[in-house]
Amino acid sequence: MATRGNGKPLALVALLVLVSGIPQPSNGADNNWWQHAIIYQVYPRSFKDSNADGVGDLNGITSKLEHIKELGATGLWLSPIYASPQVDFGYDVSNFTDIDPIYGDFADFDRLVDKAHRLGLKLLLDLVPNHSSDRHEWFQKSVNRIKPYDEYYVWRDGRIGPKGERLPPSNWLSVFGGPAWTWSDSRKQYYYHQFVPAQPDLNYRSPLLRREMERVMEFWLGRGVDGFRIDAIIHLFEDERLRDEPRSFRPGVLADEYEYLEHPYTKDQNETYGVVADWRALMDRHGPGKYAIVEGSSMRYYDVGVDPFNFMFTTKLNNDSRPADYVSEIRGWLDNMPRGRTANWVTGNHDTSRAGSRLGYNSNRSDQLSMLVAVLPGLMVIYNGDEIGMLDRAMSYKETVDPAGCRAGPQRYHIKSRDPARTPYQWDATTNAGFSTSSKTWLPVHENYKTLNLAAQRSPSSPATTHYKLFRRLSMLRKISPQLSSGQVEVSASLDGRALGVVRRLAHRRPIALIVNFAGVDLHLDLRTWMHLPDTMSLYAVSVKSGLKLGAMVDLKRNFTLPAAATVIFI
Ligand SMILES: *[C@@H]1O[C@H](CO)[C@@H](O)[C@H](O)[C@H]1NC(C)=O
Ligand SMILES: *[C@@H]1O[C@H](CO)[C@@H](O)[C@H](O)[C@H]1NC(C)=O
Ligand SMILES: *[C@@H]1O[C@H](CO)[C@@H](O)[C@H](O)[C@H]1NC(C)=O
Ligand SMILES: *[C@@H]1O[C@H](CO)[C@@H](O)[C@H](O)[C@H]1NC(C)=O
Ligand SMILES: CC(=O)N[C@H]1CO[C@H](CO)[C@@H](O)[C@@H]1O
Ligand SMILES: [Ca+2]
Ligand SMILES: [Ca+2]
Repeated sequence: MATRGNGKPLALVALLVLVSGIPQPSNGADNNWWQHAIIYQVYPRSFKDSNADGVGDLNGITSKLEHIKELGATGLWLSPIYASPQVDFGYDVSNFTDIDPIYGDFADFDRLVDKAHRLGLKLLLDLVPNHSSDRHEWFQKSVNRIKPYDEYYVWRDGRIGPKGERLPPSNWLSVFGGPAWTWSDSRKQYYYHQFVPAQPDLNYRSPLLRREMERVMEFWLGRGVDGFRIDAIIHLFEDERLRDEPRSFRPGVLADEYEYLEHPYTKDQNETYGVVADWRALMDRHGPGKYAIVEGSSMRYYDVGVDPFNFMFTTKLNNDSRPADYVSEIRGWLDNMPRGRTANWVTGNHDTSRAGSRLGYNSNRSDQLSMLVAVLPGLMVIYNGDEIGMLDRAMSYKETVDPAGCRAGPQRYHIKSRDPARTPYQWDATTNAGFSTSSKTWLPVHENYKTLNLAAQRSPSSPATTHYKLFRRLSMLRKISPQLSSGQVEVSASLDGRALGVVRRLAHRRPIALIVNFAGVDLHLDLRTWMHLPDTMSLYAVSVKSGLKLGAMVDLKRNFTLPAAATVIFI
């Protein structure tokens, strides 16, 4: 019995070493490159500062592409680098075909694209089609009713209140709080903004505006990008009749908070899908291998040729969720998506608390999501810093710069602010964690950088399992295991409901199995009965604080003890 289990994992370890030395297929060789990919989100302001002004930039990113490559990522997605007054840190674009000088210039951009492609990395840009900055020339002209720009934004007359006072056209609320309509004294009309007033919504009922945005996409495809991550797509259209939205009656929500209302008239309107289908056709005209993933979760996006972002791990599941909740969410996605299309799993981003902080247990669960997602089929999307287990950094109100936090005020900013997950990347133990040599960085560096940094975790003298070394093992396993790309997926909870299990099985292959302990105590699990595993398996990956020994052979005829909050992968 034991010999059956013993030989193969060793052979696999040997293979791992071998495969890591083989160069990647060159760019463009694989037109469906995203199907089993790892996409690494770079938040440019916080990745690497090359010119000591305290803000990350393109040359900084270019200098660190090897890191992304070595991690085993297939490509990267850059949060916005376009010209912007930076009110929403780049998500307020004042010229969609220009680069903000704070990040660099076109020569820098071209060098980044070129080096990424030479390394075999794909590059996706963040397209922000729903709104522009109020300083965009289109908006300036629209305010002054200059044709054809007059119709580029969503302008409406107000309503007249009972005492003859002027009221906004509808009760719609901004995502960042407060009314979604702002009065323009120059134009004598209200304009609509789903986000802050400095981010007026573009009017997709204007064919001319639609054409402008297509030109933007053509511009960047022409400069060599491999596709787009498309921002805030669910907000593209609003109900033409401006119907008021109903109350949500959610407890503890203030009347000016977005969550105060349901959003049947300002989200996922039907016309969105037609526009997205046009964008798909445009990308296809630029040749094969162009990918788009949109910030919306409806399965209908698959039907128009793009992938909807799967935010279940950042929005639907939290530290109170049980294994059974994970099972139903994961199954729900896999069973509802169209056959033959690619699932995707987002473990974090610049809008949500970091995985290591969000999941609780004092960061003992930092690795849980990347380990889980690594064994699921499809595309893995990770946020820069999560591969080294970076944690949220609490900010004072004075330190807060995120408009979502500032608008919430000193009492509630900590609920809304997205700053804690946006601090500079922790490269090493030198000044500012090696991010910048400036005396001041745009957001403070987390104080834990002296011990929590990439250099320490890569070092041959560091323990065999650090977050970074673990992540590399995960990406390697994904590359070499046919079970993970094409095997069948079994997701289940243990009998006592306290552990989550995923098994990937393929004929003539040993299964790959992941187990997550959701409890704060050790669990003693009969894995053969629960997951139908072989008698002996090897611990291929263990979460950093588990205390378990990597590579150990485990006799599963006996109960396996999984330490509190630990995650393991058996092969
Ligand atoms: C936007 O930037 C481009 C540079 O790519 C420039 O040619 C164009 O004039 C700018 N447009 C506006 C409206 O400023
Ligand atoms: C939107 O489209 C769906 C599917 O085509 C349809 O069932 C629904 O009635 C449409 N809704 C509206 C408001 O047009
Ligand atoms: C779970 O998250 C909530 C809200 O962030 C936090 O208050 C709580 O302490 C967390 N629980 C654990 C076990 O860390
Ligand atoms: C986290 O793990 C360590 C062992 O590495 C353990 O001592 C500690 O009690 C754990 N903390 C929690 C909150 O589970
Ligand atoms: C996850 C994500 O990209 N969120 C962005 C959605 O769009 C708004 C407005 O553009 C940004 O503020 C978020 O950061
Ligand atoms: Ca800089
Ligand atoms: Ca809109």
